[in-house]
Amino acid sequence: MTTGLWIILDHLVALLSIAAWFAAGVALALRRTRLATAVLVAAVLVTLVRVGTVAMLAGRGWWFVQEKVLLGLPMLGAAAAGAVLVAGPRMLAARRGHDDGWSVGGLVSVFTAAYAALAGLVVTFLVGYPLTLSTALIAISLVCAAALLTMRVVAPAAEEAADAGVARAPEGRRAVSRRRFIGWTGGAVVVTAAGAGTGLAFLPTRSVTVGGGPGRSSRAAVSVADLRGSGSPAPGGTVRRHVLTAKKATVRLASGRDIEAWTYNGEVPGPAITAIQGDLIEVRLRNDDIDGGVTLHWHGYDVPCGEDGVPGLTQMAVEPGDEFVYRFRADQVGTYWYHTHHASHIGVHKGLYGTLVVTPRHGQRADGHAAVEQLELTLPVHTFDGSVVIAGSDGRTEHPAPPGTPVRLRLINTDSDPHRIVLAGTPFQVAAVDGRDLNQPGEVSDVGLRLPAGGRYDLKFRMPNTPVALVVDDDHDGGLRLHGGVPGDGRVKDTSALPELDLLGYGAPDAAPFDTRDADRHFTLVLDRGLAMVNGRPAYGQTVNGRGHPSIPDQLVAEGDIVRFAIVNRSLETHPWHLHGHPVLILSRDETPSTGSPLWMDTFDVRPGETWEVAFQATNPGIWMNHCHNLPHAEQGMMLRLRYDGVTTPFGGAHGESQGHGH
Ligand SMILES: [Cu+2]
Repeated sequence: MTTGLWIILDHLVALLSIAAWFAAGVALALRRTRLATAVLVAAVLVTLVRVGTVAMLAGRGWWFVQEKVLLGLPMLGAAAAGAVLVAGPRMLAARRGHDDGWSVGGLVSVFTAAYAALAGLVVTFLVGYPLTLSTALIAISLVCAAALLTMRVVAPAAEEAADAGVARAPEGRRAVSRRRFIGWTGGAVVVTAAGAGTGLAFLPTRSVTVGGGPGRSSRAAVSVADLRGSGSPAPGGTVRRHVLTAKKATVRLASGRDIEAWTYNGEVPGPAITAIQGDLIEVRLRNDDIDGGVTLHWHGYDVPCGEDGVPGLTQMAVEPGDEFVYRFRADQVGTYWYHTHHASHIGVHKGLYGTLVVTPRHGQRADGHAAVEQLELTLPVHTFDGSVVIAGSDGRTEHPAPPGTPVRLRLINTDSDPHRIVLAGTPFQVAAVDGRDLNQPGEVSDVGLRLPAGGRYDLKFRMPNTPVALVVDDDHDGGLRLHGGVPGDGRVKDTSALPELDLLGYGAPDAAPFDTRDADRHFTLVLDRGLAMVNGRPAYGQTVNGRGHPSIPDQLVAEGDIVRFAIVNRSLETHPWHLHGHPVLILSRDETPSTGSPLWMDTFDVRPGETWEVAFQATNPGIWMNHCHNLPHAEQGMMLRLRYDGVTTPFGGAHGESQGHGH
């Protein structure tokens, strides 16, 4: 069973235990003693099952259970034990007919167990990892406060009963004065603890984490504004000049449907930017009418930091009427894309994206084979108004491809959710992932590929005599059809049951360029939902280590460091993780090491319950965004900065603070 399923199961058992403890309390309050006893036994059993599910989760990683082990379960365990000890004897006596089983202490203790069970789950959903003293104090205070309130409600009823029964009256009076004492002192303790917990929550926090490496040094500062691209192409290269103007436009799709888009140059996707390795790419970005501003971020392309297009961090957003010139050498071969990084959850979704493809020089492909006449299609996949649009075409696209032609499909996911890709009708290779060629990729067929948000796959095959279908999200009516001249009927056999290719075991291993065992810094990013400050406002946001942007501490690295990340997904949603400026080498997923080709990715899907270990070498100085590429998640807080020691920014330094405003 996957960790994600264990997380869901644990939530369900937790809900069940809350229900059982409340039911036991209600039955007891109604003096349904037999029912109350049965439900109490059930509540104890469910609580024990909960210990089991938490133990199973603990085996998957401490991050998944910390608040449960340190707070939720001890709190519930203590309250449950109290309930059994206080309420149990009277209820057993009642079964033997000596008593009605009802007592103030019994009722309050059973409800307290119910409050403790509820508080545990609330802490899991609102706070998660890491548990803080502040959270623990507040949670325990609330449970105690609820217990005291319950006593206040229940006790008068008991006093009336005591007054009515003359024989037991003196005992009842003593009990009443004891309860008053508990009420006043308990109340004082609870208020103090809750106050302390709340105060602790507002303590200032560190602004950087160092991952076990040295802290900030006193080295001379360099500004990201000075970390700009080369002014000239490599020998033999040319300058590729483009002007991209961001503007609103009505764009007609292949089916004739019009969409109201935000575009570069009135096109969706924007103009395709291509280059040969060593060329200089120079793009003048202008903004006609996109209020709030736009930028160009070169997704997966390791440009100098000043060209990275992050507003408020590497530049200011380009407002209507303004412009910004990006310039960088196309040294990196492969399939990439560009998009706005300002309010990107809106801008990219509406169409502010395009493709960037760099091919090798000297007629040599990166895999060493001489280039032959081949069919290359660059296929950004984007969703507009619920329908998948591939390279600007919705519905099904037919494309001729003479049998025998080498074909390379460059797939790019420009959405915020993953797409399932199936290539039906031919064996093929996944030649490259995120622009980087794989080592000895084997031929596969009848498999599904999961393309993460922001990710790219290059699929390679030789065109057979029969049609080939590219199927996206198992939609057998849409997608792309390649045919040898005569379009077929376009029908494809059902692809939905095909197994998913695991890239961690695909291709042949090769030496890593650096020793990942001896990393200089280790960072752990635990992804979840929770209550956090996001862009200065409290929100139920998408969090990293319990915090939201821009309150997540920066990760500090020094040039040359080998850096390891563990990315842990505690939530029930997929998070496509994206570090700017550096590809990361995938080391393992859920402790299963990567055994295939070295797998370099810039966007990898961390699914619910998964833990990914990745590494990279800090060779590109700057301040870089490190974020979830589900862009609404990033907007809801799931982004932070990776900061090189000695690099500063004059642009405000808090990308995204203006993102939530204005639209
Ligand atoms: Cu996410």
